[in-house]
Amino acid sequence: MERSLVLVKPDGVQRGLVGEVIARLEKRGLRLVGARFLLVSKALAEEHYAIHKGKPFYDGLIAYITSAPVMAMVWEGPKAIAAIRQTMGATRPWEAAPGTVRHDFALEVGRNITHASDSPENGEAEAALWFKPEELVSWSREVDKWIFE
Ligand code: DAT
Ligand code: MG
Repeated sequence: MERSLVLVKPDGVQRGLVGEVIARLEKRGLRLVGARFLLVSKALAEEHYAIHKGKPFYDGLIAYITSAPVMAMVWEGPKAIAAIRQTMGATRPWEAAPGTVRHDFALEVGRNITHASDSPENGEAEAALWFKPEELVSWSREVDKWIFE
């Protein structure tokens, strides 16, 4: 079982797409572990995007993610990292496959609606960065046996 941080970024929140993103992840069969609606501090944004520090788009990325509230969530499931990134679509929306969130709702790389973790290790690390341990819920669903092999 893998875990991924999923953010509906400020553009997604402003455009009323929180429910759309949640619905797609729920319908895929992924299990929600935690959720928090918040205005991101500069410190959290810089830690979250530390890997991009120094890149030309870094300052804009920090300004964007801190500009308005985000919906932060952790979702889990088998192969959750790949499955969620597939549901979100390629980073650059014009390269995202039809049917993905970024294809269906975005045009620009700097307004691409969502964030999702890119490896199981980063999924765990980002979940720990954004949530306290007690904010993450370990639970099971009656339907799990029909989704998880
Ligand atoms: P992803 O969010 O698909 O994991 P990433 O980690 O490479 O993509 O980059 C993080 C975010 O930074 C991405 O969602 C949007 C922004 N970004 C990446 N490349 C960019 C670029 N060339 N110009 C503007 N923003 C960019
Ligand atoms: Mg990334």
